[in-house]
Amino acid sequence: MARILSLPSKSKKSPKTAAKKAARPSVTRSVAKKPAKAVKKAPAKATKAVKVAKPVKLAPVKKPAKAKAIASAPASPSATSSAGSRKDFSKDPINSSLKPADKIGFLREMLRIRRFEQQALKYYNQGLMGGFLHLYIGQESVAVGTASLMNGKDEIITAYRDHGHGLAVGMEMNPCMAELFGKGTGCSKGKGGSMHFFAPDKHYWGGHGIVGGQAPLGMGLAFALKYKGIKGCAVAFLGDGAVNQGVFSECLNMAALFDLPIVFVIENNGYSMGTSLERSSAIRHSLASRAEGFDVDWSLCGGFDLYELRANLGAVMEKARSKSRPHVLEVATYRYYGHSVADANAKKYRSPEEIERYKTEFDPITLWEKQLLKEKVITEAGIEKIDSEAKAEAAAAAEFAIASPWPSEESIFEDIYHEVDHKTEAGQTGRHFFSE
Ligand SMILES: Cc1ncc(C[n+]2csc(CCOP(=O)(O)OP(=O)(O)O)c2C)c(N)n1
Ligand SMILES: [Mg+2]
Repeated sequence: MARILSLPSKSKKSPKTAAKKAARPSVTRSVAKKPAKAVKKAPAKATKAVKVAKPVKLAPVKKPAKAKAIASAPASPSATSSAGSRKDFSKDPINSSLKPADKIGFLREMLRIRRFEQQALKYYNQGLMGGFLHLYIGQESVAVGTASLMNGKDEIITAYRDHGHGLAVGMEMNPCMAELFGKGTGCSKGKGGSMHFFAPDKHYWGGHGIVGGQAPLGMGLAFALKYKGIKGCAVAFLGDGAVNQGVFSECLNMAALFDLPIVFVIENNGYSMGTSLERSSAIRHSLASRAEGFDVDWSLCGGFDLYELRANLGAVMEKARSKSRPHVLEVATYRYYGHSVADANAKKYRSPEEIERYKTEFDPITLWEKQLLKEKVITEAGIEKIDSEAKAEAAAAAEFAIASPWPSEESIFEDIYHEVDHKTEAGQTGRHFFSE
């Protein structure tokens, strides 16, 4: 007989609601009326059914680890605007040890990502690129913060919104831009496009178009690390929409059973294509809390402040490495552009005011610039210089891409099976993992 589980009552939800509120700025969202009604109806039915269902006896759940994680979930910039008492994550040991050059380096990386994508957008709009273009603008701090925490043994993987992660781990602009133009000099030889940046030599495993598909691949990375006794962790990024793919639940179950050193980072930008979080998730106070159903630890943090992101992610990555256990970290973030450039309704399923508010109050680059100015790590002129360099680099990358040749026709049959094309030992023996 099917078991019917009820949603937690409002009172039980309160600690998580508080944590969730702390992580995401309270910007009013415009939700279309019809779907909102549909959402309302469903839980009502479920509640009714629970009343007649035989109560299911569950073993008492031990919660201290998770409760601790929630309690330590930090405030985000939202708290600054309302109460002016945002927790200062600069004092966290993971941040206090940073040198001025490191902090300036983070600014440079975020600006490089933004200028790269703005340049790409310009040429996409001119019809010079095929396929999709999913921009990461607004979310740069998450990729840059993560790359800054990687220890040379960690592996990362993400979905199709992948430019930021690629540049952050050290991919050069030229091959990345050329990939967008479909040129043979591209990082995937012009055959992958925007969704398929890839640089295993930089511990970056792409760039995947199937929503949620990167989660089990990330588990493979984690399994390989454990199997080989490498003290690293895998970080698999996924969106607020991707958590609704069944495979994510399967991953949580397996990661817990196998004690895998993996951190699932949910980049919660509030929307999956044109669908707001309010309309896509039955449980809205936190997406990460789904991990509880699989005995996996979870926590929340704001992703707008680089210090906050580093403090939270750094801690759970270290835990994954040392304890070989999975963790789900939900990061509040926001994308300014549409789902892809082709998303003409980007300002219809959310209000222009909402977008403006995130841009003016929670932009990760502006926040970081303010922070560095406050710390006197950099001057306005210094910021200007770095920004000009990033713009020039992006413009030069576009020139490089435009001047690059198209892939040859025969190359369409190459790189289908890397190990076969390259006659590697892995290709001969069937060992395909970390073989080169
Ligand atoms: C299996 C699968 N289903 C549907 C799609 C179409 N699709 C592409 S992106 C997307 C939304 C995903 O949103 P989210 O996970 O929040 O990531 P974001 O775009 O916000 O980064 C959907 C439904 C797909 N690519 N793959
Ligand atoms: Mg999303």
